[in-house]
Amino acid sequence: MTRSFLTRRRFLIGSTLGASALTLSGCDILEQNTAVASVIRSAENLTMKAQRLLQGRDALGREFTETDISPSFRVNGTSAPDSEDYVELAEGKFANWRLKIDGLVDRPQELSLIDLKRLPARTQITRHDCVEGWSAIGKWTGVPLGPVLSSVGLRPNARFAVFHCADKLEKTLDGSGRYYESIDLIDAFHPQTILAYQMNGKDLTVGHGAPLRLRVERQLGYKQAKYIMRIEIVDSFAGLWGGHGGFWEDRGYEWYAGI
Ligand SMILES: Nc1nc2c(c(=O)[nH]1)N[C@H]1C(S)=C(S)[C@@H](COP(=O)(O)O)O[C@H]1N2
Ligand SMILES: [Mo]
Repeated sequence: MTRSFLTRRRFLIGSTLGASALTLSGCDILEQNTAVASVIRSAENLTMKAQRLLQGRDALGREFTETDISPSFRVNGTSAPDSEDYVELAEGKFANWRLKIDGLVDRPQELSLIDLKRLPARTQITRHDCVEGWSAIGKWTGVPLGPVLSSVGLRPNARFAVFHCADKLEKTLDGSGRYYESIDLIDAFHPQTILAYQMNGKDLTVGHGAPLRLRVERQLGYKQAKYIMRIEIVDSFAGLWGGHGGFWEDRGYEWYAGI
Protein backbone atom coordinates (compact mmCIF):
# COMPACT_ATOMS: atom_id res chain seq x y z
CA MET A 1 0.00 0.00 0.00
CA THR A 2 2.66 2.47 1.04
CA ARG A 3 4.77 1.92 -2.02
CA SER A 4 2.01 2.56 -4.47
CA PHE A 5 0.91 5.63 -2.58
CA LEU A 6 4.47 6.89 -2.73
CA THR A 7 4.69 6.30 -6.42
CA ARG A 8 1.54 8.27 -6.90
CA ARG A 9 2.89 11.14 -4.86
CA ARG A 10 6.18 11.18 -6.72
CA PHE A 11 4.28 11.27 -9.96
CA LEU A 12 2.32 14.27 -8.75
CA ILE A 13 5.34 16.14 -7.59
CA GLY A 14 7.40 15.25 -10.61
CA SER A 15 4.69 16.06 -13.12
CA THR A 16 4.46 19.49 -14.64
CA LEU A 17 1.37 21.34 -13.57
CA GLY A 18 -1.38 21.17 -16.10
CA ALA A 19 -0.16 17.86 -17.45
CA SER A 20 -2.77 15.78 -19.19
CA ALA A 21 -5.00 13.48 -17.23
CA LEU A 22 -3.47 10.40 -15.76
CA THR A 23 -5.20 7.15 -16.46
CA LEU A 24 -5.50 5.17 -13.29
CA SER A 25 -4.86 1.47 -13.41
CA GLY A 26 -7.15 -0.88 -11.56
CA CYS A 27 -4.42 -1.24 -9.01
CA ASP A 28 -4.31 2.49 -8.33
CA ILE A 29 -8.06 2.54 -7.98
CA LEU A 30 -7.94 -0.19 -5.38
CA GLU A 31 -5.08 1.60 -3.78
CA GLN A 32 -6.94 4.87 -3.48
CA ASN A 33 -9.84 3.02 -1.99
CA THR A 34 -7.89 1.63 0.90
CA ALA A 35 -5.86 4.79 1.37
CA VAL A 36 -8.81 7.05 1.95
CA ALA A 37 -11.37 4.63 3.30
CA SER A 38 -10.70 5.55 6.89
CA VAL A 39 -11.37 9.22 6.43
CA ILE A 40 -14.33 9.45 4.09
CA ARG A 41 -17.57 7.64 3.51
CA SER A 42 -17.83 5.28 0.57
CA ALA A 43 -20.47 7.20 -1.39
CA GLU A 44 -18.44 10.33 -1.14
CA ASN A 45 -15.34 8.39 -2.09
CA LEU A 46 -17.20 7.31 -5.20
CA THR A 47 -17.98 10.94 -6.03
CA MET A 48 -14.34 11.87 -5.68
CA LYS A 49 -13.09 9.00 -7.78
CA ALA A 50 -15.81 9.34 -10.38
CA GLN A 51 -14.98 12.99 -10.78
CA ARG A 52 -11.27 12.30 -11.05
CA LEU A 53 -11.70 9.34 -13.38
CA LEU A 54 -14.22 10.97 -15.67
CA GLN A 55 -12.59 14.35 -15.79
CA GLY A 56 -8.98 13.46 -15.00
CA ARG A 57 -7.15 14.45 -11.88
CA ASP A 58 -5.80 17.60 -13.47
CA ALA A 59 -9.01 18.55 -15.32
CA LEU A 60 -9.66 22.23 -14.82
CA GLY A 61 -12.71 23.67 -13.18
CA ARG A 62 -14.58 26.01 -15.51
CA GLU A 63 -13.09 29.44 -15.95
CA PHE A 64 -15.03 32.55 -16.94
CA THR A 65 -14.27 35.96 -18.45
CA GLU A 66 -14.03 39.43 -16.90
CA THR A 67 -17.57 40.28 -17.96
CA ASP A 68 -18.91 37.30 -16.02
CA ILE A 69 -17.57 38.59 -12.69
CA SER A 70 -20.44 39.01 -10.23
CA PRO A 71 -21.12 42.64 -9.29
CA SER A 72 -21.48 41.52 -5.70
CA PHE A 73 -19.95 38.54 -3.96
CA ARG A 74 -21.43 37.64 -0.62
CA VAL A 75 -19.29 37.37 2.50
CA ASN A 76 -20.16 34.12 4.25
CA GLY A 77 -19.22 32.44 7.51
CA THR A 78 -16.77 34.56 9.45
CA SER A 79 -16.68 38.15 8.19
CA ALA A 80 -13.90 39.35 10.53
CA PRO A 81 -11.91 37.14 12.92
CA ASP A 82 -12.07 38.70 16.37
CA SER A 83 -8.93 37.33 18.04
CA GLU A 84 -6.51 39.94 19.38
CA ASP A 85 -3.72 38.52 17.24
CA TYR A 86 -5.69 38.79 14.03
CA VAL A 87 -7.01 42.27 14.77
CA GLU A 88 -3.44 43.44 15.39
CA LEU A 89 -2.18 41.87 12.17
CA ALA A 90 -5.01 43.47 10.21
CA GLU A 91 -4.27 46.89 11.73
CA GLY A 92 -0.68 46.52 10.54
CA LYS A 93 -1.92 45.64 7.03
CA PHE A 94 -0.59 42.11 7.60
CA ALA A 95 3.06 43.22 7.42
CA ASN A 96 3.75 40.99 10.45
CA TRP A 97 1.64 38.08 9.26
CA ARG A 98 3.56 34.92 8.38
CA LEU A 99 2.27 31.79 6.74
CA LYS A 100 3.70 28.85 8.64
CA ILE A 101 4.25 25.63 6.74
CA ASP A 102 5.12 22.65 8.86
CA GLY A 103 4.27 19.06 9.71
CA LEU A 104 5.59 16.29 7.46
CA VAL A 105 8.04 18.52 5.57
CA ASP A 106 11.82 18.62 5.45
CA ARG A 107 12.13 22.41 5.67
CA PRO A 108 9.40 24.12 7.71
CA GLN A 109 8.97 27.73 6.59
CA GLU A 110 7.44 31.04 7.47
CA LEU A 111 6.50 33.18 4.49
CA SER A 112 5.43 36.82 4.50
CA LEU A 113 2.90 38.25 2.10
CA ILE A 114 5.76 39.88 0.24
CA ASP A 115 7.51 36.49 -0.07
CA LEU A 116 4.33 35.00 -1.52
CA LYS A 117 3.76 37.88 -3.92
CA ARG A 118 7.27 37.43 -5.32
CA LEU A 119 6.45 33.90 -6.46
CA PRO A 120 4.91 33.19 -9.88
CA ALA A 121 1.19 33.91 -9.63
CA ARG A 122 -1.93 32.53 -11.27
CA THR A 123 -5.17 34.38 -11.93
CA GLN A 124 -8.44 32.56 -12.52
CA ILE A 125 -12.07 33.62 -12.84
CA THR A 126 -14.23 30.92 -11.32
CA ARG A 127 -17.61 30.28 -9.78
CA HIS A 128 -17.90 29.79 -6.06
CA ASP A 129 -20.77 27.52 -5.03
CA CYS A 130 -21.93 27.55 -1.42
CA VAL A 131 -24.02 24.69 -0.05
CA GLU A 132 -26.37 27.29 1.37
CA GLY A 133 -27.61 27.82 -2.18
CA TRP A 134 -25.80 30.80 -3.64
CA SER A 135 -23.04 31.17 -6.21
CA ALA A 136 -20.84 34.03 -7.34
CA ILE A 137 -18.12 34.47 -9.93
CA GLY A 138 -14.89 36.08 -8.83
CA LYS A 139 -11.37 36.63 -10.09
CA TRP A 140 -8.68 35.19 -7.85
CA THR A 141 -4.93 35.78 -7.94
CA GLY A 142 -2.44 33.87 -5.87
CA VAL A 143 0.37 31.38 -5.67
CA PRO A 144 -0.17 27.83 -6.90
CA LEU A 145 0.08 25.62 -3.83
CA GLY A 146 1.92 22.69 -5.46
CA PRO A 147 5.27 24.43 -6.07
CA VAL A 148 5.16 25.92 -2.57
CA LEU A 149 4.76 22.44 -1.11
CA SER A 150 7.49 21.03 -3.34
CA SER A 151 9.84 23.74 -2.13
CA VAL A 152 9.46 22.73 1.53
CA GLY A 153 10.14 19.08 0.73
CA LEU A 154 7.24 16.75 1.47
CA ARG A 155 8.12 13.69 3.47
CA PRO A 156 7.23 10.28 1.97
CA ASN A 157 4.30 9.85 4.37
CA ALA A 158 2.73 13.24 3.54
CA ARG A 159 -0.92 12.80 2.48
CA PHE A 160 -2.97 15.89 3.25
CA ALA A 161 -2.53 19.64 3.53
CA VAL A 162 -4.42 21.10 6.49
CA PHE A 163 -5.26 24.80 6.51
CA HIS A 164 -5.48 26.34 9.97
CA CYS A 165 -7.46 29.58 9.99
CA ALA A 166 -7.50 32.59 12.29
CA ASP A 167 -11.21 32.51 13.11
CA LYS A 168 -13.41 30.64 15.51
CA LEU A 169 -16.75 30.12 13.84
CA GLU A 170 -18.14 28.51 16.95
CA LYS A 171 -17.21 30.00 20.30
CA THR A 172 -16.16 26.93 22.25
CA LEU A 173 -13.78 26.99 25.19
CA ASP A 174 -11.51 24.22 23.94
CA GLY A 175 -10.81 25.80 20.59
CA SER A 176 -12.74 23.18 18.66
CA GLY A 177 -14.72 25.99 17.03
CA ARG A 178 -11.67 27.10 15.08
CA TYR A 179 -12.08 26.93 11.31
CA TYR A 180 -9.84 24.54 9.46
CA GLU A 181 -9.93 22.61 6.21
CA SER A 182 -7.91 19.99 4.38
CA ILE A 183 -7.31 18.61 0.91
CA ASP A 184 -5.31 15.67 -0.37
CA LEU A 185 -2.16 16.00 -2.44
CA ILE A 186 -3.97 15.45 -5.73
CA ASP A 187 -5.98 18.61 -5.12
CA ALA A 188 -2.99 20.35 -3.53
CA PHE A 189 -1.02 19.90 -6.78
CA HIS A 190 -3.96 20.71 -9.07
CA PRO A 191 -3.03 23.71 -11.25
CA GLN A 192 -6.06 25.76 -10.08
CA THR A 193 -5.38 25.23 -6.40
CA ILE A 194 -3.96 28.56 -5.29
CA LEU A 195 -3.22 30.48 -2.12
CA ALA A 196 -5.11 33.62 -3.13
CA TYR A 197 -4.14 37.08 -1.88
CA GLN A 198 -6.21 39.06 -4.39
CA MET A 199 -9.86 39.07 -5.39
CA ASN A 200 -11.05 40.98 -8.44
CA GLY A 201 -7.66 42.67 -8.82
CA LYS A 202 -7.40 44.00 -5.25
CA ASP A 203 -5.84 42.67 -2.06
CA LEU A 204 -8.33 40.44 -0.25
CA THR A 205 -10.66 42.30 2.08
CA VAL A 206 -11.05 41.00 5.61
CA GLY A 207 -14.53 39.76 4.71
CA HIS A 208 -13.17 37.57 1.92
CA GLY A 209 -10.30 36.12 3.94
CA ALA A 210 -7.36 38.54 4.16
CA PRO A 211 -4.51 38.13 3.90
CA LEU A 212 -4.67 34.65 2.32
CA ARG A 213 -7.34 32.12 1.41
CA LEU A 214 -7.49 28.87 -0.43
CA ARG A 215 -9.09 28.40 -3.84
CA VAL A 216 -9.66 24.76 -4.72
CA GLU A 217 -11.95 25.11 -7.67
CA ARG A 218 -13.49 21.66 -8.02
CA GLN A 219 -14.96 21.75 -4.55
CA LEU A 220 -17.68 23.63 -2.68
CA GLY A 221 -17.49 26.92 -0.83
CA TYR A 222 -16.69 25.64 2.62
CA LYS A 223 -13.41 24.11 1.38
CA GLN A 224 -12.20 27.61 0.39
CA ALA A 225 -10.51 28.36 3.72
CA LYS A 226 -10.16 32.05 4.56
CA TYR A 227 -7.68 33.66 7.02
CA ILE A 228 -5.00 30.99 6.52
CA MET A 229 -2.33 31.14 9.23
CA ARG A 230 -0.68 27.79 8.90
CA ILE A 231 -0.47 24.88 6.49
CA GLU A 232 0.25 21.62 8.24
CA ILE A 233 1.16 18.52 6.28
CA VAL A 234 -0.22 15.38 7.88
CA ASP A 235 -0.78 11.70 7.17
CA SER A 236 -4.11 11.54 9.02
CA PHE A 237 -6.76 13.81 10.56
CA ALA A 238 -6.91 11.79 13.76
CA GLY A 239 -5.15 14.38 15.90
CA LEU A 240 -7.21 17.32 14.63
CA TRP A 241 -10.34 18.40 16.52
CA GLY A 242 -13.20 16.13 15.46
CA GLY A 243 -10.93 14.03 13.24
CA HIS A 244 -12.86 14.53 9.97
CA GLY A 245 -10.52 17.02 8.33
CA GLY A 246 -12.46 20.25 8.62
CA PHE A 247 -14.75 22.47 10.67
CA TRP A 248 -17.86 21.55 8.69
CA GLU A 249 -16.71 17.97 8.16
CA ASP A 250 -16.59 17.58 11.95
CA ARG A 251 -20.24 18.69 11.88
CA GLY A 252 -21.34 16.16 9.28
CA TYR A 253 -20.48 17.67 5.90
CA GLU A 254 -18.60 15.65 3.29
CA TRP A 255 -14.84 15.90 3.24
CA TYR A 256 -14.68 15.63 -0.56
CA ALA A 257 -17.11 18.36 -1.55
CA GLY A 258 -16.89 17.89 -5.33
CA ILE A 259 -18.95 20.06 -7.67
N1 LIG B 1 -11.79 30.64 7.84
C1 LIG B 1 -12.99 30.49 7.27
N2 LIG B 1 -13.06 30.08 6.00
C2 LIG B 1 -14.25 29.92 5.40
C3 LIG B 1 -15.47 30.14 6.08
C4 LIG B 1 -15.38 30.59 7.44
O1 LIG B 1 -16.38 30.84 8.13
N3 LIG B 1 -14.11 30.75 8.00
N4 LIG B 1 -16.67 29.93 5.45
C5 LIG B 1 -16.65 29.06 4.26
C6 LIG B 1 -17.88 29.12 3.47
S1 LIG B 1 -19.18 28.16 3.96
C7 LIG B 1 -17.94 29.80 2.28
S2 LIG B 1 -19.29 29.74 1.28
C8 LIG B 1 -16.83 30.67 1.87
C9 LIG B 1 -17.30 32.09 1.78
O2 LIG B 1 -16.30 32.91 1.26
P1 LIG B 1 -16.61 34.44 1.07
O3 LIG B 1 -16.90 35.02 2.43
O4 LIG B 1 -15.42 35.02 0.42
O5 LIG B 1 -17.84 34.52 0.21
O6 LIG B 1 -15.72 30.63 2.76
C10 LIG B 1 -15.47 29.40 3.36
N5 LIG B 1 -14.25 29.51 4.10
MO1 LIG C 1 -20.53 28.03 2.10
